[in-house]
Parts: sequence; C-alpha cells; structure tokens
Amino acid sequence: MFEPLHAVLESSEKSDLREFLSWLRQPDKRYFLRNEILIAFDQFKAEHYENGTIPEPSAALSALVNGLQELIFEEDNACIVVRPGIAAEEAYWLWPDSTSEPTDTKELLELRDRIVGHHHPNEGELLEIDVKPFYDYSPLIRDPKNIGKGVEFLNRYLSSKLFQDPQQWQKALFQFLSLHSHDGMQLLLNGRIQDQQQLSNQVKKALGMLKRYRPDEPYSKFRYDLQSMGFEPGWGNTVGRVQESLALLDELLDSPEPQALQAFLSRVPMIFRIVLVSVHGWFGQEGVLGRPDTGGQVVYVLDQARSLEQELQEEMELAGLDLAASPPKVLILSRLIPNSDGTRCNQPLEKVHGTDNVWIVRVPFRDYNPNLTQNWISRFEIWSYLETFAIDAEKVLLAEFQGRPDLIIGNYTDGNLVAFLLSQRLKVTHGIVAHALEKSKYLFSNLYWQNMDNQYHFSLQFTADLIAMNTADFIISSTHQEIVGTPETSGQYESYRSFTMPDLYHVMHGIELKSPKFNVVPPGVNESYYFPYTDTSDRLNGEIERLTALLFTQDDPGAIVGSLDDPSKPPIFSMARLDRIKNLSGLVEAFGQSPELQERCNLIVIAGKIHTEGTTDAEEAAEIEKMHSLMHQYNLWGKMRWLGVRLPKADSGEVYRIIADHHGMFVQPALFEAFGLTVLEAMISGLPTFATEFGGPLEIIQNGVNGYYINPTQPNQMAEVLLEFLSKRDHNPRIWEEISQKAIARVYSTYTWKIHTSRLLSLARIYGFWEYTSQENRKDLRVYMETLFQLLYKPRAKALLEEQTHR
Ligand code: UDP
Ligand code: LCN
Repeated sequence: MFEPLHAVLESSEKSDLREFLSWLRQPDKRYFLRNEILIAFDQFKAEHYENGTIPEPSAALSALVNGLQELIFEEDNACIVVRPGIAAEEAYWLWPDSTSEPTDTKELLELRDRIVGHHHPNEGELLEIDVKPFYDYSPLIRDPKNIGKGVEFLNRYLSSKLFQDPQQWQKALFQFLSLHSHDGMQLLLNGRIQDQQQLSNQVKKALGMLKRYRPDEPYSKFRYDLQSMGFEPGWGNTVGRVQESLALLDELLDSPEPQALQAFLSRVPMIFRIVLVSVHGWFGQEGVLGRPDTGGQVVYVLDQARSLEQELQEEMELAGLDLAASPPKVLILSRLIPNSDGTRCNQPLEKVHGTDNVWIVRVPFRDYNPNLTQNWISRFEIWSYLETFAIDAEKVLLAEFQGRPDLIIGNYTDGNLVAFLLSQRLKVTHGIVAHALEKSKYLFSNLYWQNMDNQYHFSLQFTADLIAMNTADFIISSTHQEIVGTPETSGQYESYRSFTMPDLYHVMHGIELKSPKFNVVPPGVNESYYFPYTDTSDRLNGEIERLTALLFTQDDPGAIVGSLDDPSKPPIFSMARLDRIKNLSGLVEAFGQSPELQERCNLIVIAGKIHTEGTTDAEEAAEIEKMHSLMHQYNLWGKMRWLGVRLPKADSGEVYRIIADHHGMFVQPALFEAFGLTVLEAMISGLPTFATEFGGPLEIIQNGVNGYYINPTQPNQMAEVLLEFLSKRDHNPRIWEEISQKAIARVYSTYTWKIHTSRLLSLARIYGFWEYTSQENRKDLRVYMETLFQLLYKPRAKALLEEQTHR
C-alpha cells in the first residue's frame, strides 16, 4: 500500500483525513485534481488549525495529500489516485469506516465513466486498447530515472546482443553496412567483401595499409587502394579519420562495447535527405508568429532544419563525401493555404533563409470543402484531410528528392500522423515530436470529450496520438517530465498510459513509457537572434530607439492599447499567442489585483492583436475580449501597454534585450506549457524569468537559482513571487544581475541547437540500425495501430468532413 496512506490509516490522523474529506465534499463537485486538492488543503489547514478545531496535521497526512493526483467522491466513498514515484500510479478506495482497498485500471476507468454518467454495463463492453503485450518483445528500461535515455540503453542492449551471438550480429552489421548509397553512389562496402569474416579480415588489412600514409593525407590519395580492398567512400576524409572509423569497426567486430557501437554508428553515412512534417498553418518565415496555432513549433522546425543541414554538411565532409556534387537536403512539409493573408503560405516551394538546400514544400489539402480548405484551418479541425494529404505529399517528396528520404520526423499530432502514413508507405525510419499534447493542456479533455468534440475533436486527436506514439521508431521529447512527469505530477506521455474516452474506448495501456524509443533531446534558441543584452557589439543599435518607442511610448490606436505614466519603472514583460492556455489575461489579472505591483512596475504585453475583427479563432477572440475587460475593470490606464503586433525575429530578440536594459522581468503565465521557447529566449537575453510551474519550464528553470516558478492559477501568488523578488532587490541590488547571469549560463550549457542536432542524428542512425535488425518484432504493433487507424480514426474523420460540409 502507498506508504503515506498506510501511515495515516494506522494513526490518529485518519480522523483528520476523514474531516478533510467531509470538508471538501460538495454536492455539485465530485472530481478534484491535484492543484485543487493542494489549494483546498491549505485552506482547510488555515481554517481548522487557526481556529484550533483540530491539531495541525502531521507529516503523514501532508505527505498523503501531497501524493494525491485525483480524488473522486462516489456516494459515501472516495477513490484516490496516488503517485508513489515517477511514472507510477496506484488507486485506492477509501471506505466510510476509514479502511482502504486498492483498485485496478478497469475499475478506475469505469468509476470515471460513472461520474460523468456514461457507464452502461448492460450495453456490453467498450473497446479496450492495450498495447502492453506488444512491447513484451522489445527491451525495456527498468529504472524510471533512465526513462528518456533510450539511445544509451539501446546501445548497451545492441552491443550485448553482438557479444552474446557474435555470428548472427556480425552478419547483421555486415549486411547493414552493405546497404548504403547516396545519389546512385555505393558507400562503405563493395562486392569485394562478401561476408562478415571477410569484412573483419579486410578491415585489419586496410588498417595495415594506411600506416604507410601521414594522418592528414586526404582521401583522394588512397581512395583506389581502399576500393580494391572492398571499401567505398564514407569512412573518412583523411587517413586519420578513416583509421579511426575502421578501428572502431574492428573493435566492434572483436569485442562490442556500447560506446564503440554508438561512436561507430554515429559515423555511418546513411542520412542525407530529411523530411520534417509540420502540417497545420501558418508555416512560414515572415509574418506568421503570434497567429493562432503558430508559435514555437514553427520556430523549432525552422531552426532545427537549419541546424540539421549544417550538421549533415559537416558530417559529409568528415566522411570524405563530395558535398558539392550531392549536397544534403532538408524539406519541411506543410500545407499550402491558397488564401494566404499576406504570407507566403500559398507558395509551393520556399527556400529557407541562410541555408543551401533547405526548403519549405507546401502541398494543398484536397478541395473537398473549398470554404475551409482554401483558408487557414484550426489545428483542431484538420483531421479529415490528413490521409489524402500524405498520399499527395508522397509524390511531391519523391519528385523533390529524386528518390526516398532517409528520415522522416513528424511534429504535433497532425504532422505525426502524416509522418506515420508516409513512413508506412516509404518504409523509412520515423521519429516524432509532440510539441504539445493537448490532453495535458485541456483538463478533463478525455473525460468530457463528448461535450467538447464539436469544437476540439479530441476523439480524433487522441486516437491519432496513440497511433503515432506507438508506430514511431523514436520519440523526441524536450524534457524528461514531458515523458514521465515529476515525483509529484504526471507526465504528458504518461497521461496516455490509461484513460477513458467514455462511450468510445478505454485505454488500458496506451503507451509503454519504459520503451527505449523515448529520448530527451531539448531544443535550443537561435543564437543569431537571441543573445545576452550585454553583448553590445552584436546588438541592433540602429533599431533600439525605434523598438524602445514601440514598447514604452509610441501611440498607435490600431495596434496598441494603453500608455505608461512613468516609463522609467521596471517593466514586467510577456509575449505569447492569445490562446486561453497561454493565460496572458491571468497575468493582467495578477497585475490588476496588486496595487503594490502597479506601484513598482509597468506591464508590457506583446500578443498577436488587439481587435476581434478578422479572427476566426474562438479562443483568440475570447482572450482579446477578456484582456480589454480586465484593463477596464482594474483601471490599468497609464500602467500597462498591450501591443498587438507581429514582430520579425530580429526585432523580438532586441525587444527582450531592451527590457533587460530597463532591468525588467519576463513572465510566462501559461496554465500549462509543454516546453516554452519564450522562456529560453528571455533567459538567454538575460532577463530574470518567472514561468509557470505546470510543464516544461519546471525543468528549464531551477527555482531561485536561475529563475522562478509561479502558479498561474493563483493571481495573488504570481504577484507575491514578483514582489518578493523586487523586495530582495531592494536589499541586494545585485540580485537582478546574479539571476540574469545564471539564466544566460543555463541556456548556453543545456539548450543549444548544436547539442540537439548531433544527438538527434546519432539516435536516428542507431534506431535505423535497430529497425533493420528487429523488423519482424515490431510489425504486429504496427498492424494493430493500422487497424485502429482504419476502424476508429477514419470513420470519425469522414463523419467530421460531412459535418464540416454542412456547417
Ligand atoms: N512569438 C512571436 N510573436 C508573438 C508570440 C510569439 O514571435 O506574438 C514567438 C516567440 O518568440 C517564440 C514562439 O513564438 O519563439 C512561441 O514559442 P513557445 O514555445 O513559447 O510557445 P507556443 O506558441 O509554441 O505555444
Ligand atoms: C509548442 C508549445 O506549446 C511549446 O511549449 C513548445 O515550446 C513549442 O511547441 C516548441 O516545441
């Protein structure tokens, strides 16, 4: 039994627990989540302890409450879901006589169905989705601390296989190395080496031959000698590099070690053409950020594409391949939007700035429904167009590459589903990036899916997520907690392990978190735009005056609301899209409720637009109205500016730095943030950053060291954390600089694109090798997921299309 529960039930504290539960129980609310329970418990303690009604609860009850994830009341009973540790969940019934009994997944899902009035035992069983048995074939990571380090684990696993069964694995390695070619040119091995034994002999001979040369002599000098021994280009550009590669292979064939396997596979030239799939719009290089649905994902994919090209170029050069003759190519696949609202989203092909061979390729949705498909479509509405989009995109990609790509990476649910469909058809290694799993962002989105399906279509989205997660060869996550959460809170992928979609299906086991497919590979920031405010020589000195006026003083009723009576006060700054979860209105509320904060600071917010006209996004329209009404309600005239502008990246980089010049602070108040690129941008600029404690920022920031956490659901607490920092600064004026320096250091040490891409390419190769050696093992899970796609996803997507046509 969960230890704190045992401790409470075995002690006098069980009456405190009973009292807390009866205090919490309300006729119209039966379901409580962690944040609500914690807030309620604080209130309960304040009322009861301060009144002296009961003695202060001791450690056991506090530990129990702190471990609660959910609390569900049913009649006189309560069911609690607790978290004994990372990636672990247990559920218990608490009976009225203060005894307890564990309950299992099936019972828990049925209870949740009952709570929302959707449990119909007389109508037979619901579809149960359970992928667990399929993962029994594959290696699993045992220690939850190591979840997310899939590639390290896989290296150990594969090298131990090589060790246990050298014959079979050497053969697999030999066959794998014989496979590779680029633009019609055979790489690594030719027909002179016929089997693994010959490979081993020839490697030793080649190493002997190379001793005749100086280490820095170029490949062209000994190319033909190597070729006659069975080795084609791809081993290195100099004698030294080829020696290293062959020595690694020699070591691997004789005594396989994980490090040697990783080092060797990371050098195998097998990736030259990459597709990054990011379907929903707006995907472009100018004038798109800050629109609904268009934020960090676009920034991430563009920066990743640039960085991938650079890394591939460097690797090709090191491998001794002719870059000029056959350069690597990265294609970003997105949808073409005919009515493109002044952006380039109607162009089928657009070169990515600052690259040699990176392109945005846009493929239109089929015109089933021109009113919709000619225009931008919300990410929640695009499910019906994705299968045919994948079919059409396949042709475009084959033509663009003049062949198949070597790697496909999906982004967000829609891109991940398309990546799944493309990789099925093209038989290519495929990775996915979630960016945001809506299931964690929208509380109760699965339980109440039927009430929300008109607007959000989560039944399609969560089914697509399950399919993509389970078919992907690897999953790139930006943080560890995205996968398995923290000791206190559940992870985003973890939330797919079991859940109910009442009346549709029960997910008994939706994802195997211990699978080595999970890898934490955080993104970086584009360091040419975002850098410390102290790097004065790189700053856009010609733009500072214009941008300072824009932030603090410029009058523009069409795009700016509010003015500042005293622009010299330190600014509290935020920038985000105006969707509900970003909670910019929560920050305005916190500022509005705190006269002290208003006294000490100004508030400056950059958020998409200030008028509802022209927006087709319901959440954006609602947020715009809410922002206006809060400014009126709290009379924030003279204290706050709201800029409805879309800044080019160069400007936004300078904006963070100008705020830092004014000794300001950055606040990220999202109700949930999957990762949070603005947090990185603000930190690298040198701004003390205050970010939501729900989601990725919890891992980016180390509280009190290089930034601070805030609870976005508690406006008072948000204001208090900011005020506390300001009052610390009154006593120690250096605190702002200290936090600023540490924030900068944090980003440079952990969040750069260089680290990201070399890790990503290394893991793509290792998964490619694993995929090659274990094809049969994973086929049946794919077939299962294809069945879900055909029987569950497609009929619902078709029904949505019909509904949209008649809307
Ligand atoms: N951004 C912007 N203008 C805006 C709002 C956002 O340029 O009005 C940029 C911001 O600089 C960041 C990205 O959009 O690079 C937002 O990424 P983040 O991960 O913070 O959030 P998302 O929007 O992806 O949820
Ligand atoms: C989407 C989000 O919601 C953000 O939290 C991420 O930072 C962004 O994508 C990039 O991954």
